[in-house]
Formats: sequence, structure tokens, C-alpha cells
Amino acid sequence: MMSKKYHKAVMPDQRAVHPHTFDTAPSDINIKPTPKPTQPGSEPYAAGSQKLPQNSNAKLQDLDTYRSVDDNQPLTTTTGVKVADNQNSLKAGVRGPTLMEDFLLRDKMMHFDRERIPERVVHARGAAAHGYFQLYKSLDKYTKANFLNDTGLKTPVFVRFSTVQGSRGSADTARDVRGFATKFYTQEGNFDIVGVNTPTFFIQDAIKFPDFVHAVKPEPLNEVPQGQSAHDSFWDYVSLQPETIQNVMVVMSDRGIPRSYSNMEGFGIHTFRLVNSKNESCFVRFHWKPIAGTCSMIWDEAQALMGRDPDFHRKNLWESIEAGDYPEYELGLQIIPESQVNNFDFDILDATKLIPEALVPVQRIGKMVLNRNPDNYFAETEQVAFCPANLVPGVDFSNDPLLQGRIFSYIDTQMYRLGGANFNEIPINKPVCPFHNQQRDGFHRMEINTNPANYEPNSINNNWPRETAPKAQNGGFSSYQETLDGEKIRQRSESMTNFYSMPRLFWQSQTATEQQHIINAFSFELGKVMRPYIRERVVDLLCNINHDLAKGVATHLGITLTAEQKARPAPILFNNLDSDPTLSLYANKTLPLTSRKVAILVSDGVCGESVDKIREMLTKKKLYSLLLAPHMGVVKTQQGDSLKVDGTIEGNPSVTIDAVVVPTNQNIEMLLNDGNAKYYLQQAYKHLKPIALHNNAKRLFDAAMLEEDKGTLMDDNIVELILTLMKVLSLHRIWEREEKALSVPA
Ligand code: HDE
Repeated sequence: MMSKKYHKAVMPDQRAVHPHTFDTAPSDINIKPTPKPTQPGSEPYAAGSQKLPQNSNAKLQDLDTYRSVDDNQPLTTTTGVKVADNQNSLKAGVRGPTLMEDFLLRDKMMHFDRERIPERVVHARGAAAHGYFQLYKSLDKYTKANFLNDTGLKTPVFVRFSTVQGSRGSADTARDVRGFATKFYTQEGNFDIVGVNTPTFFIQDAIKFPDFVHAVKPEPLNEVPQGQSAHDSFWDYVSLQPETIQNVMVVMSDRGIPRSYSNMEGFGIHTFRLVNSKNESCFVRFHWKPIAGTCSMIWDEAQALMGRDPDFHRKNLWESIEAGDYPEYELGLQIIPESQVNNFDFDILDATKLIPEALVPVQRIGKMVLNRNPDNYFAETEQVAFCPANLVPGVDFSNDPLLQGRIFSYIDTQMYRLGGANFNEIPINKPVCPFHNQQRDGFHRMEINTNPANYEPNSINNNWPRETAPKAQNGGFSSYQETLDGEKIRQRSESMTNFYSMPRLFWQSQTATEQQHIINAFSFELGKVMRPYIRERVVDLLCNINHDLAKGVATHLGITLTAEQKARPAPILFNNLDSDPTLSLYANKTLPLTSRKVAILVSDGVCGESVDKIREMLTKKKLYSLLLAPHMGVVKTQQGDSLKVDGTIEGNPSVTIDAVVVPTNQNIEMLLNDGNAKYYLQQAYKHLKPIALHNNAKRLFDAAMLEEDKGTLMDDNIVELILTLMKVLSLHRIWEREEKALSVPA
């Protein structure tokens, strides 16, 4: 008989690999919170709750009560029994079968077997952050909502960004709409703006949503393609449903491939109502305006990132917050007095139409700052339940038929996805204000309700909890009393039937570069459509919007436009507007340099003094630099010092950074002989990024066989070089290079 000893089978020697493996309640755990912001790519990360506690707020404090910290704790079962052996199941003899009695194995395995919940039917892939919202000025003229009246309040928020089509594990940079959902934990209850980064939506009536989503999701026969709309069923649907074309235009524009979540606008899309304390109402549309400005990727870059760094947006959000570079957005309102609703030649209840800012300016009324990462992806980001029906007194619905359907769908889907009626008791969904009602029981009920009366009215407990009359603030919710008079009818309103003027306005509002990108995107997507008649129908649809657009796409697809198509008249102007510059992402020519990342390519022999200068100048302007070499570890400088490398050139490809610098190097041949280094410059060039070459580094540029332009900077003076680099970087991309870049292989 073998002696009874635990852990006999542990291989390799776990003591050497994990020094604490065999200690119960180890006392010298050395994972400590990072004391101050860490630049992107730096280690270690610390859990959000341990980092920057000064950023806490009422919701985060509420979540503190649920956070569990394992440091210095023994391993236990879910029922709290300390575990002595987590390596071996209980067997009948060392080589015998496992015993049914092994409750430790069962406890662990049964939980594991149930770890997955249904992913969101749309917007499955997402990333989220905590933060706060604060008003600039009181909006009491329009609404009695407390959080929109009191400028002293910092309302906690939780924001989730997402793509729509792909599943939970899909890539971030797909061409797609991005979700932009915000939960405000107000003192009067949770208020959600469940918006997206497109100013319009694909359909007008909720009853069409399941069909639309089926069409855009992967093909039903083989579940291909993942995270992409470039396939037959999507374009078939588009070609048969002209109401989709406006938002399809938006997704085919650069808005479909944002550079980061910090660089995109958000739109509540639907018209809502605001109601003030005198019960007067006006209509409103909600906007988020990013402080970092709007900009996008190059399509080839977005595609390369899907393989090279599929978590690009998620990581960028995380790292910006870790670095203290908080994403910020202003909340904007378009207020439409009820008396002016008929002043437009479109219907404000139509979600496929935006209200041009040229007609109704966006008033910026407050700022949202995202200053803390979640502690646990599943507990927070996955379990958060947004719902456009989460209103507080002072905000109400409009009759937008798309919004009306959403009011139902979100709660319904949460009941399924989160496993029952008590999903609002999950910590991330719980309001920060008190909540009491007669709802009881159901799966996973957390509250221990002590009220002997679980109904209302009751005399057993003095009728508690009681109704609150509507009043200016902290009153009960009462729906706005709108006068309605209509027949019960299934019909689309006449006022929603113009499908082409809005896309015409959108097209005319884009810069020439953006227009070309739209043509390219339609061409790419339709090029993947197998059935020719679908491609032809979409081109025909485009003929209703603009001839240059239709012709550009048709040419790429090898389609000849008919005489009738060429002669088709342009749609009438949208509300007499030729263009609206706010619809272009590049209306503002320069952008703040927030969270821009610069790669510094080095090898042994690099001039260490130049590297120091580059880093000093970039850090001073709050840009991030990454020292990349052909290998990890250190490089020996020309001056004989050792420089710690942040990553390899191969592992941090040019698609993950915004600009590249090559400092002068005694041993430049090392980089000249490195295919990854040459490819680095070629890709950066192709994606219209600035390239700064110091002194003899120009040899690398020549070896990459690229042509000089205003974004390829060469200087022997390192200070001048970096100053120019930052100036060029604020232009985001070298648009003038785009045509030349086509000749560089991807
Ligand atoms: Fe959604 N949508 N949606 N949607 N939507 C969902 O809710 C739905 C629509 C949006 O980060 C689902 O919890 C219907 C417009 C975002 O958790 C589901 C209709 C807009 C998110 C659902 C729409 C959105 C969702 C899936 C047409 C922009 C992600 C899982 C009537 C204004 C929120 C879930 C998050 C999620 C239904 C149209 C934005 C199924 C029926 C328009 C940002 O309930």
C-alpha cells in the first residue's frame, strides 16, 4: 500500500512554479494595487476597486459591499468548507474510479458546467466603464428630473459600448454600428440612454427588428460570416427595404469603423419627451459628443486589427482609464417645442431620420467622465441590463413606433438572458436610491422582504410601501397626459415614406475623402455578395440617392447603369438643406492628441540620448510611447547603456499605434534586415500614419520603398522632428497620401 500523502500526482513541481501553492492563507501575497496611473501596455493592472479610490461614487460604494477579495483567504467550497486538496478527485484507489461521494469535485464541476449564460441576441460583444455625469446648467425649464436640475450632483454612470452583429468573442473593429448605452444611477431611480454611434436607425417599426437582425446575423446555414455584414442575407434585406438605406449609408461611412470608443459620438436616436414641474412638455433627442473629437480607422487597418488585435477597442478603453486619460463626453440635447413639430418636412417620430443640427442646434448641457474600469467583466459588463423603458420622472416616451417596441423587448430579453424576474437585484443593476414594492419571489431572489403584507392596498402594515403623488422632485412617476385620437390600425404613417432625401443630405455632408470611403465600403461589402441580383438591386437603390455614389459602386462591381438609372432624378432636398457639416467626422480638421500611441523602433546601437528626448517630449504632451525592438529584454545603446524594451516589433504591429519614430541607430542594418521593421513602416504608410525618421533612419524608409510626403518626416534635429510629428499627428491621418498608399501592398 502506498502511504497516504496528498498531492502525489502534482507535476511539474508546483512549489517551484507557484511558491504559494501549498500554503493555506499565505501571508506574503505581493500583488498590490498600482498606486498611480499606468501607461498603456504597462504591468501590473490592479482591480478597479483597488485603484484610485478617490474616483469612487455612490454606485461604486454600493458595489463595494459585493466585492470579494481573496487575498489571505483559504480556498473553500461554495458552502464555505475549507479545501485541503484541489488537485485530486476522490478515487477508489489511486488508479481507481472517482467516487460519487466527492462533493468537492461536484461543487466545483457543477458550477463550472453552468458558467455560461445566453449572450445578448444583439450587441453581444462589449466593454464597459464606470464614471459620473455632471450638469453645466439646470434644465428645470424643460424637465423636473432631479439629475438634470441640480448642477451640484455627480450622478454615477455605467456605460457599455458594443458591436451589434458579432458574438461575444468577435473582433472589435468590424464594420458595424457601435452600441453606446448609459445607465444613470439617479436619486430618483435608474435612467438609461440606450443609444448607438449612428444618428439614425435601420428601420422605423419594431415589428421589423427580428427580420432585420436575422438578415444581418451570420447566414443561417453555416453561421458565416462572423462580425460582418458583408454577406447575401443582409444585403438582400437592405435591397428590399428602402427604409434601411439611410443607416446603411452611415455604417458604410467611416462612422462604421471608429478609432476608439473615446472618438465616437453617441445618439439616443428616438425622440423622447421632457416634462417639467408644471407638466409642460417638449420633445428631445439625446446626443453624446466626445471631448477627444471624432475620427475613424482606415478599412484595411480595421481588418488587419481583427486578426492582430481583436480586442483593440476594449483594450484602448481599459488602458486609457488605467492611464488616467479618462474618456469624456458632453451630453447634448436637441429640444423641439411641441409647437414646432410640424415645421419639418420629416417626422420626428421616424428613427431613420436625424434632426440636422443646422435646424435644431445641440445644446451641450453636461459632461460624463469614465474614470474607472469594472472589477469583474461578467459581474458588471455582462450582467448589466439596459432598457429604454428605464425612465425617471421628468422624461417620457414619444410615439416613435420603434421606441414603443423597445419598451417591451429589453425587459423581456433580460428575463431570459439573466434568468428570471429578479435581474434588477443583480448588483450592477440595482438603483442607488431605496426601492420597495410588493414584487416577490422568483429565481434567485436576494431581498429578504420582512413586510407581512405583500400586496397593496393593505391594512396589516398600514399600507406600506405607499404611492407618492407626482411632484416637482422626488415625486411619483406619472405619464405625460397626451391627447390621443386614432383608429386601431396597422399602417405606416405617410410622413415616414421619404427614404432618399436623408441619405442624400448625409452624402452631401461628407468630405470628398469620406465619400470615397463610402463608395469603397459599399463596393467591398457587395463584392462579397454571391447573388448578382442582390448586388444589382442595391446599386439601383443607390441611384435614388446620388449618381456619383451609384456609379462609383457600380464600376467596382462591374455593373453598367441603365439609361433609366442614369436619368433618375435626385430626391428632393431634406428640409431644404444642401449639407450639414456636423455629419462629417472631419468637420474639425485637428484633434486633441489624447491617448495617442507612438512606436519607437530600436535595436542594439540605437542612440539612447535621442530615445530619451523622444520619450520626454511625448510624455510631456501626454502621448504614450512604446519602445519596440526585434526582441524582448533590453537593447544596448550607442552610449553603452541598457534600454528596457516594451515589446517586440512583431507583437505590437503598426495597426495598434498612431505614429512611428525611428531614432538614429549606429547599427541600422539590424533593422534593415528585419522584415517586420520594414513592414512596420509600410503598414503605417498605407494607413496614412505619420512616420518620423531621425538622421540615418531614413535608410529604413528607403528600404521599405516608400515615397516621401507631408507625413513622412525627416530631420537630423530630434527636437524639431518630434515637434513636427505632434503637429502632423493632430491631423489624425495624412489624407493626401491615400491614393499613393493604394500602390502599397496590404
Ligand atoms: Fe436594441 N436591443 N433593439 N437598439 N440595443 C438590445 O437588449 C431591440 C435599437 C441597443 O450594452 C437587446 O439587453 C429592438 C435601437 C444597444 O447591453 C434587445 C429594437 C437602438 C443595446 C434589443 C432595437 C438600440 C441593445 C439585446 C427595435 C439605438 C446593447 C440584449 C425595436 C437607439 C445594450 C439586450 C447593452 C440591445 C432589442 C433597436 C441600441 C434584444 C426590439 C434603435 C446599445 O432587447
